[in-house]
Amino acid sequence: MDLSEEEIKQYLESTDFPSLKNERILITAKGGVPDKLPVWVMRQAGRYLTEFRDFRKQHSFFEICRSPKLACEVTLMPIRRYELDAAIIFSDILVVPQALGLEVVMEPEKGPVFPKPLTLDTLKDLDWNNPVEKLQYVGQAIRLTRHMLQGKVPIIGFSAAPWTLMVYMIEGGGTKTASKAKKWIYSNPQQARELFKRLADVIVDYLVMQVEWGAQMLQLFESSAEYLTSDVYEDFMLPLLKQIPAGIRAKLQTKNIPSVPIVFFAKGGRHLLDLQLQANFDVISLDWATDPQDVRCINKDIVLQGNLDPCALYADKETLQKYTTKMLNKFGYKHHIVNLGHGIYPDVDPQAVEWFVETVHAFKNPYP
Ligand code: 1CP
Repeated sequence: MDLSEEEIKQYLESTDFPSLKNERILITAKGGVPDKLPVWVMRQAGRYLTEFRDFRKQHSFFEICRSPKLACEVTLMPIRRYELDAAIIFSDILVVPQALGLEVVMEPEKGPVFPKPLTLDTLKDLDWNNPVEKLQYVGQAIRLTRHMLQGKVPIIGFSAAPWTLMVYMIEGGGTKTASKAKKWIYSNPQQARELFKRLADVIVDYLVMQVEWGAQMLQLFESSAEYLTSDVYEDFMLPLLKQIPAGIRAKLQTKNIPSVPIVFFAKGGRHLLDLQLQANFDVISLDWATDPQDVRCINKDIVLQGNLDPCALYADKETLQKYTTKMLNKFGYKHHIVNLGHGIYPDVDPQAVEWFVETVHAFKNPYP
C-alpha cells in the first residue's frame, strides 16, 4: 500500500466511505438471513501469517498499533488472502491500560507484560484524564482501513470488558488463576467496584469513538470469564455489562450516528450464559466448549457467533471439513456468524483458514 502522508490525511478527514459490497455479517447480526453464512476469524491478522511475521521484523507491535497506515496494512493482510466476510482492526485490548498510564511491553513468545502491574497502592496513579483522546489513533486506523477496504467487507472495532482489563492490569500479563485480581474483588470490593465502573465508562466512550471514525460492528472481549463464579459475575459485572451496550446505543443516538451491532465474547463463559443473555447484546459469541443448544434453549432467536475449536485447524482438509460441517449443523444456519471458538493459534498452517472459509461458504441453508 503506497499512500503519501497527504493522501492519508485526506482519507482521515473524509467520511465519504465506499458503499458496502458484502453485508452478510451485518444482515445476520441484525437477525436477517444472508445468501451465504458470514465468516471471520478471531486474531485473523496474526502470527500464523508469514507476511505478518515478516512485517513484525521491521516494526514493533505497538508501533503498528499506533500508526494508522501500518495498522491498516496488517488489517488487510487476511482480507487479501481469504474470502472473509469482515475485517477486524489491528490493535490490542491492552492499548486501554496504556492510555490509563500503565506500561505494557510485548515480549517475543511471552506476549504482553506489565513491568509494574496495578496494586491497591498505585490505583490512585491511574490517569483518568480523557484516555479516549489518547486512543484516537485506533479510530484513525479504522477510518483509513474502511476507505482502503473499498467496501469489500465491514470493519469491526473492539475493546475488552472491564473484568478482562482488570485481570491483565493486576496480574501483569497472562494468568492461570487470576487469583490476584480475584483477591481484590473479595477483599477490597469497594475499590474493585470503583475500578470496574470507571473502566466501563471508558469502554463505552472508546467504542463510541471507534464507530464515529467508521467501525461498522463492535466486539467486546471478556477473555477472562472463566475465572469468576456466576454469583460474583452477576453481582459485580452484570449491571455494568448491561450499561455498556445501552450506553453505546444511547451515546450514538445523541450524536445522530446509526447504531451498529455489538458482539459479546466471553471465553470460558459457559456458566454465565443466562447473564450474558440478560445484558442485551446483539450477538453472543460462543467459545468452543459451549453448545449452541445451551443458549438457544434460553433464547431461540439470539444471533450467535462461533465456535470451531481453533485446534481443528491443525487437521487435514477432510477432517477439518467434517468438524466444520458438524459445527455448522449444530447452529442450524439461522442467526449464525461463523468464527472460531477463540483466537487462531500462531502455528496454524494458513492453508487451513482457506479450507475453513470455503467449507462455510459452501454450506447450504438446510431450512430455506
Ligand atoms: O486480527 C485480529 O483479531 C485483530 C487483532 C487483535 C485482537 C482482536 C490482537 C492482535 N489482539 C486482540 C485481542 C486480544 N489481545 C485479546 C482478546 C482476544 C482473546 O481472548 O484472545 C487478548 C486476551 C489480548 C492480549 C494478548 N495480546 C495476548 C494474550 C496473552 C495471554 O497470555 O493471555 C497476546 C499474545 C497478545 C499479542 C497480540 N495481539 C495481537 C497479535 C497479533 C498479537 C501477537 C503479538 C506479536 O505480534 O508479537
